[in-house]
Formats: sequence, C-alpha cells, structure tokens
Amino acid sequence: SPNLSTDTFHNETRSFIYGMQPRAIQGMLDFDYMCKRNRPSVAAMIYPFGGHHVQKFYWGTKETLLPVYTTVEEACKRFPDVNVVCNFASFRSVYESTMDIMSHQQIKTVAIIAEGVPEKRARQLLVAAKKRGVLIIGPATVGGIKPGCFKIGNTGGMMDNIVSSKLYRAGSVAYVSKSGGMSNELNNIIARATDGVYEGVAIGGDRYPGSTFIDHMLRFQNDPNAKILVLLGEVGGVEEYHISKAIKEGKITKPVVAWCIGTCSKMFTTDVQFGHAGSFADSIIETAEAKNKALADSGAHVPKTFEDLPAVLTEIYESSVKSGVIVPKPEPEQPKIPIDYAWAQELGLVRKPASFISTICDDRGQELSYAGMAITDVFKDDIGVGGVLSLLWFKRRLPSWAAKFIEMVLELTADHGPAVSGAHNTIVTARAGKDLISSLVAGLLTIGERFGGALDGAAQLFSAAYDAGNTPQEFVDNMRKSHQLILGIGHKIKSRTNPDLRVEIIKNFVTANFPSYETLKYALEVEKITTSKKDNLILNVDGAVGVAFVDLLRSCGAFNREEAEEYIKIGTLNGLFVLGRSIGFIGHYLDQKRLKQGLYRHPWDDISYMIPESQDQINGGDLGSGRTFVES
Ligand code: Q5B
Repeated sequence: SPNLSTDTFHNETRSFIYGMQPRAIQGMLDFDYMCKRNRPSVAAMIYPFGGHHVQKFYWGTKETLLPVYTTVEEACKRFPDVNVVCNFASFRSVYESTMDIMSHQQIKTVAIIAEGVPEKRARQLLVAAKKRGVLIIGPATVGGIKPGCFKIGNTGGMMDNIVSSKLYRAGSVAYVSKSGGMSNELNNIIARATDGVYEGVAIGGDRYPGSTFIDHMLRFQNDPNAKILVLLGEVGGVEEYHISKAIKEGKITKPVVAWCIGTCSKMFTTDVQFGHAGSFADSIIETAEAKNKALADSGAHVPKTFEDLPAVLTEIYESSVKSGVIVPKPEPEQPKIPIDYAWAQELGLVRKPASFISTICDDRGQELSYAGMAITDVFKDDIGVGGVLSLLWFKRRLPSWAAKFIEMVLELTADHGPAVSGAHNTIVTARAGKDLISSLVAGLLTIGERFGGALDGAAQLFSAAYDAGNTPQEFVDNMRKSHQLILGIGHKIKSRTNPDLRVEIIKNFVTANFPSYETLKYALEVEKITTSKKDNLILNVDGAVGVAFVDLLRSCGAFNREEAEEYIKIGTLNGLFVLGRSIGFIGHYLDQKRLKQGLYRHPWDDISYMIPESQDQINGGDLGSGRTFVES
C-alpha cells in the first residue's frame, strides 16, 4: 500500500522541487514563513540542465540561497531528511523522472503536477509507487496544502488568498477533491463555514490518479486532528463509492460532508465530457447524482446543491464544537507577508523615485520607439540616419534640410586618411593585435581640441563673439591678446591655396538651404583676417561644421534660443565628428586585419633621442637647456 501515514506533511517536512520553478518555490517559502516554520520546506531544486548552482529567494524580507542539483541522487545524498518531491517535469519526461525519484528510499511522497501524462504511464507509475510504498499525488494536480505545515507548489494561489482562507494555521476540516481550482473554492468555503482547513489534497482529474479519494480519506480518518472530512467528487469514475462503502463498513467514522459536482450533466441531451480527463460518465452509476445518493445513503452529509455545502458544514462544525469534539483554538494574529515590489507596484501600493530618467527611447512596449516615434514609422517615413539622430539627440524631428545636413556632416567627417592622429592610433592598435572595439576606442581617444574635437569650442567662440557685437577683427585681436588659438581655424595641410573641399561643400549646402547663416558668414570674415596672416589659418572642417550647426539650431524653428544654446554648451557637436569618424576608424581597423599587418614598431631614425650623458648633468639641473644632451 502507498505511504498513507497520517504524518505525510508536518511543519518540519522538507522537499525537493524537480524542475526550474522559482515562482512556485517562492510561494512555498512565503507560505512557510507565514506559518512560522523554522526552515524553508524546500531544501533544494533538481534541474538536469545548467550545472550546479544556487538560486536566490526571499525568506520573509531577507534573502536565502537554495542549491540546484542536476541529479536526484546528489540532492538525496546532500539532504537525507527530505522525503517529499514536487515534480514539475512535463508530461514527456515525468515518467522517467518520477521513476528515478522513487528509486531513492528516502522519498515517500511525490506530487506530479504535469497534465496530459499518458494513461499507460500513469498506471505504471501507480504500480511502481504502490510497490515502493510511495504516496503519489497527481498527475494533473496543483497538489495540496496542510495549513501551518506544508504547501505543495502553487496550491492555494496568491498569498492574499492564503491569508483570507486562513491557511497559515490549522483548522479541523480535511478535504480531498480532484480539482485544484475547486480546492481553492473549498479553502475559502471551509475557512468561512468552520474553523478552517486542517489538510486539503487535490488528487488530480485524470482517470488514473496516483492516490485516490479513499487513500486520503483513510489518512484523515486515522489522523486525530482531522475532525470533519469533506469529499468533493465529480461525475465520472466510481471512486466515491469506496467512501460510501468505508462509511458503511465503519472504516470511516468521522462526519463526512460530501458532494459530487456535475449534477447538471442530466440537462444535456448528449454525453458531456467535463474539464477533467476522468469526468465523463460511462454508465448511470458514474453520474454525480447516483454517487451523491450513494454517499447520502451511507450516512455522509450530502447537501441538496453545492450552494448548500457551506450551511451543512457550519451545522456539523457547530455540533462538533457543542459535543466537545472540536475545541476552537484562539485565533493567532494574521501574519503579514511582504509583497514583492513588482506586484505592489502593479497594485499601486508603492512608489519610489527612479534611479534613472530617460527621455529619448522606450523599449518596454510592444514596439521600440525613438522619442515617441514607433520604429515602424521610422521606416515608413524613411527618415534616414539624420532623422534618427534628430530624434535621439534632439528629441524631435528636424526639417528635412537639417536632417540632410546632419547626414552630410557624417559623410564628410567619415575619414581623412590614415595619417591623421586618430586613424594612426587605430591602425597601430589593430596591428598590436587588439580587437575592433579597442582599436576604435584608441582612435576615438585622440579626438580633442586640436584634432576633430574643436566643433563645440568653435561654435561657442564664434557665436559668443558675434552675439557680443565684436567685429571679426576685434574677435581675432581679443583671442590673440588672451593667447588663445581660435578653435575651428587652421589646418595641418589645408590652406587658402590648397582649400579643404569638404568645407566648400558645407558652405554651398548652408548657403543654399539654411534660412539664415549669420554665424557662418561671421566665421568666413574671421577666416579672411587669419589667412591674411598665415595661409593655413583657414576655417577648417571642425570650424565650418561648428558654426553652421549654430545657424541650424538657431534658424530651423525646432528650438528656442535657450535650447539652442544649451545644445552647444553640453558638447553635442563634437559628437558629430566622433560618430562620423568612427566609420573611418572601423574601416582602418578592418583594412589592417584584412592586410594581416604585423606589429608596428616606430623606426629609431624617426625619433630624436636626447639622453643626458651622466647623472651629474641631471643633478646639475641643466635639463632644460639642451646643451648637455647628446643629440642623435
Ligand atoms: N595658429 C589645427 O596647427 C592646428 C591657430 C593659430 C590662431 C589658430 C591648429 C589649431 C585650432 C584647433 C582646431 C581642428 C593644430 C583642426 C581636424 C580634422 C582633420 C585633421 C586633418 C580631419 C594646426 C602655427 C602658427 C602659430 C600659431 C598660429 C595656428 N592655429 N592662430 N588660431 N587656430 N587650430 N582643430 O599647422 O606666430 O607662428 O607662433 O590648433 O581647429 O582636426 O585632416 O589633419 O579631418 O581629420 O601645426 O581635418 O591650427 O600650426 O600650431 O604650429 O601654429 O599659426 O599660433 O603662430 P599647425 P601651429 P606663430 S581640423
């Protein structure tokens, strides 16, 4: 016979959970905590995939770790006190895993949650379990609950439901049903009609459950703390007759309140298969009505309808109290169980200041959006890279000429040969064997005021001087007096006689498309003065883009003056060069890899070595003069 001990579940019962079921485990641990158990009822998880590891759970408000083993054997070895397994394996693998679980002597109870277990397999499991003296609850069940002691998996539903059905402390009524959903209903009815549930088991709705009504009713009969027994049967099968027989034979002497659901089936003109695989009446004796009658005839308390069940329960409970069979216990304080933050937030019970604010992009909904524009619309409207940049950098769509200008800047700044500082660094890094990101970053880190990073500075200097009403000459003089280079002016190789055609392209576009371009005009006047001094002091590509962008921000109509100034102040414009030149740096990286270039070492003859001849020369403090150095 299976393990029909009256002590199947107690407040020291420990279990393994087979399968990765963190929600169910958290529910069990919350229940344990609520019941004031000393230790969690779950000792470990068994999950054949992913190797040994630990998983974090809450134990009240604190956190605890549960180990995950890959085999039942390891788990059993580590926790010899565990005798219950909740098996969440699917119908495909539940047979093998349950057989494995049952091969370990210490396991006395297995709850099988899977639905759709083939009947042949279910019967084989049943036979094997009987042979080994293992109690199987299920298949196709949520399991069961023993208030104050143990809860199988998801039984009892959410914690607020468990609290409202007082499942955190033992009552006097033990029930057995087939359905998990109806068990919840019973938990609620029993809590209201009596002093509550002592133990409840849902055996599952399949035709061949691992344990049957009579198994559990006899367990409850033998348990002195179960005072009233409840049977919730249903149409189909003949298991309920075992109860009526046991009552008649005096094997069950405690009051039994019984009801078989499915009495409405007579209203249908054809045979009806109810929700469970086993809830189908093959003959008249399998109908709910016939079984209710047999139960009533045997002496069970059978209400007229299911709706009358609570009243019948109350009547039996009150008479049990009167006769002293049940002595009501003082009601303990209702436990408080911390709710998960995410759930509390969903219920609108908590709020917290966010650590981050983001206003440009949202990936939470069904569709990604850039500044409120759905990604499908980005493509429907064909807004291009310029449009996407407008949304993500400026949070608005800019006029198409402005978006086009942005794209033009990215194209113009994409590369300027392998000799410029950044490309050189990318190449050297790639040749040192580094990866794409390292090589790209090595190049990007050279961008600064002298190389490619003068856009913001140029925008600030020229616009400030223009706004202050300085003439171009005054501006140049002021900069010279304060010993500052004019950012955006000057180039290593380009000059008035060797003009930078990129700058020409920018000028042509701006003059043709921008509503106004006062800053650019001003910068070109400055250029006339600087180039008159030195041929290479042209308005360079950084300067041209910088001042043109001031005009864009000020004239496109999408920004007020304050916003336009802010974008210049916060360093937006160098971003254009960084973004554009990344294209070129990546190109150089790929080029070097493609060419399989080896480690670069700079030739000695290209380095001027100026080494002191002796320590005395260093100590003599003559380092700056160059006189005392050997020049090579
Ligand atoms: N002088 C760019 O210098 C460079 C002056 C100036 C007044 C100035 C220099 C500079 C400002 C920063 C700037 C962006 C370092 C450049 C870029 C992207 C690139 C790069 C590429 C690409 C060049 C000689 C004489 C001295 C100086 C005077 C020089 N600049 N006076 N304002 N701005 N500019 N950077 O040729 O009397 O002889 O003592 O710092 O805008 O990075 O292609 O390579 O796409 O990758 O080495 O285009 O102009 O000249 O420093 O020897 O100076 O001119 O005071 O006068 P150079 P220096 P003096 S675009």
